Amino acid sequence: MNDTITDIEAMEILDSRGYPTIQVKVHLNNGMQASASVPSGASTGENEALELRDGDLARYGGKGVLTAISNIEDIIAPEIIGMAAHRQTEIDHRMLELDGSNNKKNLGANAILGVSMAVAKAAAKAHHLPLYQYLGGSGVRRIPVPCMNIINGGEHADNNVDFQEFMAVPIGAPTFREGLRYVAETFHVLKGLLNTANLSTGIGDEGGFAPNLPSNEAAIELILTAIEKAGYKPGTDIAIALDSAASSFYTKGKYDLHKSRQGKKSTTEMISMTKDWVEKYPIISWEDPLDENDWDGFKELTHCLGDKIEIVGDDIFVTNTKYIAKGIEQRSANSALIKLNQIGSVSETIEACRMCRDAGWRYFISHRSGETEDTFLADFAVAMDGGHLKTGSACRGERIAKYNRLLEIEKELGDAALYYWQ
Ligand code: 2PG
Ligand code: MG
Repeated sequence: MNDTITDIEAMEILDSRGYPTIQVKVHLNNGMQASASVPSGASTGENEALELRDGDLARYGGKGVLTAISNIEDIIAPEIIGMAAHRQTEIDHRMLELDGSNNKKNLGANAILGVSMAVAKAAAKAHHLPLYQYLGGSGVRRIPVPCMNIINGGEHADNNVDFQEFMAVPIGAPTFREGLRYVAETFHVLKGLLNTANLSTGIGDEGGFAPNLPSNEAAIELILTAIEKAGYKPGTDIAIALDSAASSFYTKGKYDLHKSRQGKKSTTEMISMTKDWVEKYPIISWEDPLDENDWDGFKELTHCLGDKIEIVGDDIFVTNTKYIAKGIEQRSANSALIKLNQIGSVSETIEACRMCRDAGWRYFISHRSGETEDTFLADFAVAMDGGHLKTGSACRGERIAKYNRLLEIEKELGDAALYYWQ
């Protein structure tokens, strides 16, 4: 295979929040080249791989990534140049060795991931395969159900809603294309409802609306109304998924619902609220309902609700097989959120998916709140065959780019494409 890496370039670009991130371009000896760019989160888990920022306050308030870029050009490139691009695992492991730490703090997870993704894209090109087939094999054909985040709160919005994400999930659609239409229409109807109620239609980081609401629960009520008004049946056509991102409001042993002024709650109170809502509303998936260190709480919640809904660990597992293995052993959840930059290489992310699959867990491929127009994630979600992904709302180009790429993949697969929730 003619896919020897001959050069690696890196540059500082901007993400969807206007903060610097890294774009990497890999060149091959057959004249092909491919580039990839790295996303960045806001509500990050404390055990995530380290995103290296310059800390030079004279540039982008310290968020520049020039150090990570020189790590790519001066340290990684000389080692990787000459390797075959299809040796993904070897290349990723070589970078891990070069870094030498357990959280990629020396070279930066952003530096390593940028190279890792660009290498995968270049290899796919060299093999004349679409990225989803290169990574997932020629048999992959399941297009993920789009969990569309249409109301934003928490650290992704300046409103008074504590929970970070309220997603509409088109479980009853026959195809991805139709599913996307169901939830995009719901998004538009929701805008109308907000307008009529004199509520803000301004959006948050992932493109969902970010109005001030009387309570967190009001966000669900609004979405249910929008689903019905759009002509769909809640729970049958479109269900609800949530990401509380509870670590972001957990302080001093309590869940402080400070944005909505609903007081401080204990783990037990949060669990009973969760049970209550699952009874009342067509919720099928709930991410980070508790703090990332509340392993006992997660276990109890999974014991109560694990056979009814998907309980997804994001900050608690950080796409790291070490924590996912612990979660599987302790039955702390039944699904893991999967984010490439939480662990920092393509091979390790694939490993995390594999671990979930082998344990009979679900795994939920996810974007970050800071994204770029790169569509790697769409192909990756199809390749991993997990059946669902979240990549934001029906607006903001960096989110739409992924949806449009999935439409393209579905079209390419034609009759072979599959679409189902479970
Ligand atoms: C999350 C993500 C993505 P962030 O918590 O699941 O929606 O947010 O990228 O800010 O960590
Ligand atoms: Mg999350």
